[in-house]
Amino acid sequence: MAAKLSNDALAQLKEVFSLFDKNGDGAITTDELALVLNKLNQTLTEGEIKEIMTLADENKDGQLDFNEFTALLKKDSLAVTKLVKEIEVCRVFVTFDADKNGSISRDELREALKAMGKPYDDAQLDKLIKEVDTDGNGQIELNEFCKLYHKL
Ligand SMILES: [Ca+2]
Ligand SMILES: [Ca+2]
Ligand SMILES: [Ca+2]
Repeated sequence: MAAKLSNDALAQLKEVFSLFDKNGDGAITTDELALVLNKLNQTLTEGEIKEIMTLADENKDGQLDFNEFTALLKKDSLAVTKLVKEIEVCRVFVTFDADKNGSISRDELREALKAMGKPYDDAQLDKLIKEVDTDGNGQIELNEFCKLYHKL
């Protein structure tokens, strides 16, 4: 039996699951998994992604539902360990994205950093956003966030 997650942890994991579940049908396909992992500049190979799907897909329907997803995170495999690291990045991303619109605004970033005990002033915030905002839209999307994450 998987250890029981706290309600907060479970809610965050549900948000991470939604991040992967692009079409919102309640299950993650191999393509959806690979799509998000590619945004994260991760190091998982195609073989490892397949391995993860095989390990996780208990009812063999080719996709992961939420229960399979949470059970997966407890499995012992190098590929899963790598995935868990990426999921931690996603978890922090969804925590920062207070209004859950899929990107982190300047205000959301300021508040999240403050909550982490890192109060950034305007100049510091501008500098930080400039460094990671590759598409220059003033918002931090998931693919940009992974750079930011490694600076925190
Ligand atoms: Ca399944
Ligand atoms: Ca947002
Ligand atoms: Ca951006």
